[in-house]
Amino acid sequence: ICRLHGRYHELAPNIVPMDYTNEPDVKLPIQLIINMPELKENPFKQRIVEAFSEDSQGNLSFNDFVDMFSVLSETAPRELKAIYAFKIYDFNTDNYICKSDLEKTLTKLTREELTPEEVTLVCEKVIEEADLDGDGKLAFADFENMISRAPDFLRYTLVRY
Ligand SMILES: [Ca+2]
Ligand SMILES: [Ca+2]
Repeated sequence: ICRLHGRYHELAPNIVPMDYTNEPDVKLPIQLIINMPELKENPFKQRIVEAFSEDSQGNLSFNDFVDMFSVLSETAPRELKAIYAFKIYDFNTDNYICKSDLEKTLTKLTREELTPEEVTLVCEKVIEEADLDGDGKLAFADFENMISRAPDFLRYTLVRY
């Protein structure tokens, strides 16, 4: 925690006081966070920071910051990673992963190596296989089903680059 606070402070020495306990409401803007070496190369960096931001604007309090690093760590429980991966992939934040969410996800995951037609095809197939209740979109239970079949969806997102 202490080491993390040092990093948090370094990102914005003029905003974050050394003695954090005096000003627990300090928040850092998303732009500073996504340029950290751990996130810079991550195609989901913007979504990751948003998922951990309590004000959902992408600003991170020190607590949000600590949460983010603990989920990014290799030792984080798989279930916890799954919960955040779901949030990250739910681009329009309606608590479902629909086809367009999944298309955006896959385009980022493959770093735009697939054509849009291929992406659409893969997404249709993934939803068809994972959608347990057949409503055409993935709720969290469907999503867990999906990542048990395709663990790469978890593997390449919540990692430090
Ligand atoms: Ca959605
Ligand atoms: Ca469903």
